[in-house]
Amino acid sequence: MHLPYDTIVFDLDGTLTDSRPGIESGIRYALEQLNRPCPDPDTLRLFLGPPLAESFMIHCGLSEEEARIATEHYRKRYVDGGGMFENAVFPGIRPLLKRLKRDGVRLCVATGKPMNGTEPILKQFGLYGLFNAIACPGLNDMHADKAALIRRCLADDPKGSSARVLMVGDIDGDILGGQRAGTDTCAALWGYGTDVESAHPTFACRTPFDLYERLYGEKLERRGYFISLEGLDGCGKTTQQRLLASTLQQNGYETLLTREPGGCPIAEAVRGILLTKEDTHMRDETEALLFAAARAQHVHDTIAPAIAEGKVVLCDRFVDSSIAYQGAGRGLGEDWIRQINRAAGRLPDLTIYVRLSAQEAIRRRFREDSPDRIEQSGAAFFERTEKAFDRLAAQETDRFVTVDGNGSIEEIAGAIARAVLPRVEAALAP
Ligand code: T5A
Repeated sequence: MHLPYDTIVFDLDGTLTDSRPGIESGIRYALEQLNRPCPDPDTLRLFLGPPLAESFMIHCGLSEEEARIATEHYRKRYVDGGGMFENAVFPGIRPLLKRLKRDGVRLCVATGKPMNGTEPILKQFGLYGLFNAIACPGLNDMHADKAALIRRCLADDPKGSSARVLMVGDIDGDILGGQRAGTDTCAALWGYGTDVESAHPTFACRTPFDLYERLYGEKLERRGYFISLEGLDGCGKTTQQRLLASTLQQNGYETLLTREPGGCPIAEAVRGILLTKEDTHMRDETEALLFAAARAQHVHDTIAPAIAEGKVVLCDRFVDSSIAYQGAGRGLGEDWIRQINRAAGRLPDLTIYVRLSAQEAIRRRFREDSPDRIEQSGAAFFERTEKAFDRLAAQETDRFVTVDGNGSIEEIAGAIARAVLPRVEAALAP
């Protein structure tokens, strides 16, 4: 594979990661400590990218000494107060870096953020090990010079001055720094800079996916991933679905949250029939067929298109619920349920089973709301359903991950993230 560059230097904030929420709350905190008013949101946006102390002086009228104190307050909030972790990898960055690394490109970071803010972020997102060099200013260096940081990245380059180097950054300072260090430059238009193109970069890209295409001459193949969450009513699936989505988004994956029965207009209408609180004397077979019909539509209208767009789909219940509730709970048998669900056309890549006993699940679920038609089915029904979920998880160990639903919400979320992130990363690596 012939690539146009041997070395690529990336800026961090606004280029690799979207750290805006954590940075803005740190600035607000610093100004509060000095009893200074916080600028309006448009002005606050101008702080993203340039050296912080300079921004405090230009946009808030602080003296050099006040700007130094404000920067200290900011760092206390940002580093010790956890603000640095309020950020996310931009979609497309992870596969781009992985592919470049695999193809032997030397990867570097040149950022105005000190090392004690840079290293933990790269480690948090599992990106640290991909970089050959990381250049940051010292803690007391208020005017980080981008060209000097880029030159530091290149000092140990085995190809020396013959290396073909690209600097990628989202603000004009990154582009001007690259020009002064003698590199080609790419304006990362997905970041915070508003007038980055006026610095005359070598080229500009709207998204990391465009940068991939520019470097490789072909589009990145977008593959999605399909995760279902299963368990008894009230086991905590829906809570965990939201938390998992946020973890995946922070790690740079685009997600789609959906549910069954439902997830598209036709299937949501079927949901109304299935979960009515009225006693409708519905036959068990009718119930199973309605779930299967809604599922076939849901896969066609919502799940399959999102996977084709490269999204990670998180579905609250899927076919395993039909096997457990209708196959075992209602006694219709697993084989027939699998047969009528062939129309859905696929199984999840991964199923998270949040395991809770039937007794505890019913207690949790019913303390909040009046039971729907299926929840009115009685304890023996739920015990059969519980055993069926346990059996499925024990049979299909490649697809199922079981987590104990008795832990705290945070403990369960941690266990799910540890199980899911490496699987998604391996499945979606370019
Ligand atoms: N069904 C569905 C079938 O019979 N066949 C099928 O094929 C399909 C697809 C769907 C019903 O349809 C049946 C199964 C169901 O009976 P639904 O209204 O969509 O019904 O509801 P459920 O899927 O059952 O989900 P729930 O929303 O009722 O519960 P969840 O998602 O398991 O739990 P969650 O996250 O909403 O939490 C429930 C409560 O517990 C607390 C939460 O704060 C909340 O109050 N909680 C915890 N409490 C303590 N510790 C924890 N770790 C907690 N986690 C959450």
